[in-house]
Amino acid sequence: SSVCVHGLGYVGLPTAAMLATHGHDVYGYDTDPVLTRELRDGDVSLDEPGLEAFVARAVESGRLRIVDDVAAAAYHVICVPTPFDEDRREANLDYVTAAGRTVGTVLREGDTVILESTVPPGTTERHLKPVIESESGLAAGRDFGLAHCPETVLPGDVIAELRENDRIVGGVDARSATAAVRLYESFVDGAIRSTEGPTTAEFVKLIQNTARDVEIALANEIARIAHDYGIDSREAIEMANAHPRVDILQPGPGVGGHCLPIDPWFLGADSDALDLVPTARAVNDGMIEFVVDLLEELLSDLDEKRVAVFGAAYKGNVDDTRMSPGLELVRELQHGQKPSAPATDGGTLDTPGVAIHDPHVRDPTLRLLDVEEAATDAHAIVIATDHDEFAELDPDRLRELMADPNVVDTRAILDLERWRNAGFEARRV
Ligand code: SAJ
Repeated sequence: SSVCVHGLGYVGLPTAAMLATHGHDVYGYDTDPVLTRELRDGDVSLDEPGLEAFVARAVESGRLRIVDDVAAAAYHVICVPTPFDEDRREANLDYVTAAGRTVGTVLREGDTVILESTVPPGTTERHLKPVIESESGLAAGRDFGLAHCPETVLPGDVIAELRENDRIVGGVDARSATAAVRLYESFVDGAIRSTEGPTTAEFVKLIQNTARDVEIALANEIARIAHDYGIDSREAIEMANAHPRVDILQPGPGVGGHCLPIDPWFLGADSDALDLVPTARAVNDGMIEFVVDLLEELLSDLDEKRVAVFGAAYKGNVDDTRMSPGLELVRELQHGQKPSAPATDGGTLDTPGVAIHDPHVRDPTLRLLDVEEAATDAHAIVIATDHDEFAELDPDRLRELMADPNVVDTRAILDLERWRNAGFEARRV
């Protein structure tokens, strides 16, 4: 079939390439002309393993065309961002409705529109449907198909997960669902399940990410409790997980990224029943304070000390710094208080007391230093992200450079015995 993919970010771009390699004629459309120009030049700026080659192959095959104008197609797949508006405490649906309007300008009878973006329950029916209908003059269900099929890919493993993950499809009617299922069947190896309507599909996606956020919060709370008892939480969790019905996740410096810290709030769009969910969010956000406590156990007068934060990305082996615990820690160390706005923009972090190093992130607004520059004269290193490179750090060399050999490993990625043998005082979350 012909497919127009709207939004060429970390979901839309691989999806477009995947569809193209499965025999569809794909138009990749994005409102950002800089991005589309780069993509046509074969330049993929996302740090996602295998993506650049995958996209290049799809483009070379002639089946993926990156276009500047929206194209008519049998399917429209919308993969645009839905940021959380911190001030209004609600999802910003501007990109979704703008994409709906764009689709409406080229929509024909018999076409099918699929929303993949993560949205609050009811968005497809109440926000997307009316804009497409008013722009096109066509009726969803009667004249065109409309469905929600939430993306579920894990950054860092996107291409494999696109193929392997199960999918949920919620159509506004049975025909919409059937048409959407047919498209996903062409490249998905996992099971494809239909829900009663789009709202259930939206809800399912949100509770998946909420479940993970709440489960990580439990691990994080366990880490704090264990610390009070002088117990190694990682060892305790490993032992506990030997039970057939217990599966506790790993504690860390908090939860980052553009999904888990945001999506749980979408559940509150039209419900007052959230209780555990906001508490879990607060527990995860509070881990930065715990990391600072660990630093204070090692260093007196923290404010006068130089701390090297290793890891600006929100998790290992990705370059995405959105809501990154590492950057949140940098802010905390700089201002002594947690900023209310989420750590999305980076800003210019310009304090001699805090150095940042990250081998994956390329962000000119952050003053990123290489390993040795960051460690020089530092009184402590904090490992905030589990990049593979950090497991290879040489404690003997770092000790020579540092003012004081202290380390806090929030991800349990270092061989602490080796670091202690090299003379380090060490703590871990
Ligand atoms: N983290 C922990 N402890 C753990 C696991 C993760 O502290 O045991 C932290 C990570 O370091 C990171 C954060 O949680 O800061 C989130 O990382 P993640 O790998 O759990 O998930 P994301 O945000 O990269 O992607 C999630 C995934 N959702 C689920 O696994 C339920 C992915 O499948 C979704 O497609 C994605 O959100 C999305 O786009 O919604």
